[in-house]
Amino acid sequence: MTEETVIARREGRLGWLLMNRPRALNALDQAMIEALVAALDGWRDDPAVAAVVLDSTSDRAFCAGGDIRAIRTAALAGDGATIERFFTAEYALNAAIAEYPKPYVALIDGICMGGGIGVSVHGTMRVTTERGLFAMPETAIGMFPDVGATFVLPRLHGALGMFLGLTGTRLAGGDAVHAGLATHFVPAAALPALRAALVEQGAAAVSRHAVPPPPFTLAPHLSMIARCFSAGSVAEILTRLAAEPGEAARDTLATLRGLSPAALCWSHAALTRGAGLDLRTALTKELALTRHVTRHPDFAEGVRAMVVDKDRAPRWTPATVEQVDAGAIAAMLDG
Ligand code: QUE
Repeated sequence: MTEETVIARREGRLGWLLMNRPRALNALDQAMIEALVAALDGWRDDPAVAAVVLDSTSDRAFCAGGDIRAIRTAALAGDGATIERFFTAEYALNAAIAEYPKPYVALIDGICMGGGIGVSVHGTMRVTTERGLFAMPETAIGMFPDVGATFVLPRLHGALGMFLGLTGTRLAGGDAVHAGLATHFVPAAALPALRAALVEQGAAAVSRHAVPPPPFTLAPHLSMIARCFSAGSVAEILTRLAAEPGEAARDTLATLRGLSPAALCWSHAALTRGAGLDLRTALTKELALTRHVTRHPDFAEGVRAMVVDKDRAPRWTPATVEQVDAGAIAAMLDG
């Protein structure tokens, strides 16, 4: 007897999707991705379904990412077909959400990282509570901000997206609204009422329950972020951060120094390129980049350190940004 990791049900005129793999914080595996695609396909042309809601059964997480542990296992086994199948399906889901012809409402009341951003940010409404916790943390595992983040992040104001995508900084729900990752702020205490109102009134219920988010906690740092993260290379970002006064720049520099140097470089290149791409093209280029990145030693090592062994002590190859081969990065981006 296997549990249903995606529960798809009709509630009034809504299609309601529940991610239900709570022990893995709803990290998306192949079966969940396929179930989400199938439900969206089934409701796309169904006139009885006015809108779709994506929700979670977990009290802690909306969706913590992708099943990156399985991808690492496949990478170490040289099983490129499993990796290709996973990212192809995940990015097709991201595109299907972006192109969905009906309101698509994500209810984010907990961890929303990596793949969780991918199943929310492309939707028409991303509702967060104060318990929402948003990040694109892939540079910590030798990956890059994917699931269409190479399209989304460069469009945030003032190099904020480059900052978020390189550092993996976590944003609470209110900050995610200010950044543009979420669209509406609803206090967690009002979420049960919103769920009921969605069934009664459809997607129009969202704006009736939304309140202004708390002030943007990054506001004091936005000018520093814009100055430093608009630089044309990771090395130049580090140089600019080192020249900045203040604790925020110092902390940011220390964070970057702990992340995969190679991943910082290919992520910077992918985010820079994504500024000029449409979402579909960005996803296609992300898929091509996964073929290189999952073969790089920093991917298996990063997932080992952060997800498998959880010692949080990865040994990166190479160990510093200065040692990263710019030609090799450029070749990865070229296909
Ligand atoms: C960076 C990441 C991820 C991460 C940890 C990082 C990521 C991801 C997971 C994850 C979380 C819960 C699970 C799981 C994987 O952790 O992308 O299998 O159950 O999916 O530091 O990018």
